[in-house]
Amino acid sequence: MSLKSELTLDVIDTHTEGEPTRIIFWNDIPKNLPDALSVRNYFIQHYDYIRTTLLQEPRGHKDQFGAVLLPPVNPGSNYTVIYPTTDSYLDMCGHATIGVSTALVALGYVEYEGSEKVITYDTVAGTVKARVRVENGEPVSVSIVDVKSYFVKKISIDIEGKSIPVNISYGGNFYAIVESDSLGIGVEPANIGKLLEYGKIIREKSKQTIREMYRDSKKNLEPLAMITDSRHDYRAVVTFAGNSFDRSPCGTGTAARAALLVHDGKLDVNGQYTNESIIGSRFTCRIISSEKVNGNIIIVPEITGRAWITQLCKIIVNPEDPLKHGFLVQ
Ligand code: PYC
Repeated sequence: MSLKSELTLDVIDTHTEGEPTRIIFWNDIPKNLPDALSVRNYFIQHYDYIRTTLLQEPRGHKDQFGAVLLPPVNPGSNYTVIYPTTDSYLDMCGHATIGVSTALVALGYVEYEGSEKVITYDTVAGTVKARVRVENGEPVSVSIVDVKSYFVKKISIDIEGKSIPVNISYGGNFYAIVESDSLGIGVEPANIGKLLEYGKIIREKSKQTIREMYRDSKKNLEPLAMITDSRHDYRAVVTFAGNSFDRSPCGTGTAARAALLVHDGKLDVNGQYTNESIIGSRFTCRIISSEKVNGNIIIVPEITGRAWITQLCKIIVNPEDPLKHGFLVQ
């Protein structure tokens, strides 16, 4: 058999409570880059085609998500991890970190003894620790300690001629959070087309506020949209990238929602809640510490969920394939 390939990538695919993560290792990066943001910038400058090759069609799809594991930048960390989407990169991702941690333990990339392994990641949003619980040699759940999370601002935006209240909150990424009642729609799989449409408008109309407030910040200031369903206790759907939605309850979204609930007095600073996805899968969120800064409560949330490896595969890139680096229809 002859197989033409100018690039071969070993891929680990996982899903975390329904949401996919396509994982690769990438070591071809200069040593001594000062932080995860410089690592990501270098990767984007030299290898962004790897993102599109991995995640877009024909190898992926509009909702495919990724994680690239690179050498750590901080002493004591195991990896730097960056989070590509079909159209850009997120600063932090909860579901992908749960998927990556499950894969690293299950496939023996990190050693562990006993029933727990802690893995430390440098992310653009900050250092994140993942605690993998192991039973009979198998990873069974992962708890990640997310970055400091906080409520930002209440605004309102116009959707279809109605004034819709939006809560901006941060949990490793910025979120624009809207109650589904105000849109007159439930967070149900049958409504996904309309939810994606609303999500796009919410993201578009909220981003100016975040840009103005964080003008000098190096954070990714593009918000993800979270539509919460008041008819179910804590159900929500997150939409992001071009036209993607999260099948999991969304780790950083669960953190941002916790910060909002605390701000609104609906969750205790020592409390916990369970966030549910549009497909009914769940993450639990426990607040492990909090502080008050200029009257605003900042929390450190721990998010727990489960992930599974779905395939180990080799991606090849034929130099004669006109669509070798991917494309997207959405
Ligand atoms: O789990 O943080 C998350 C996430 C963000 C976008 C998709 N998943």
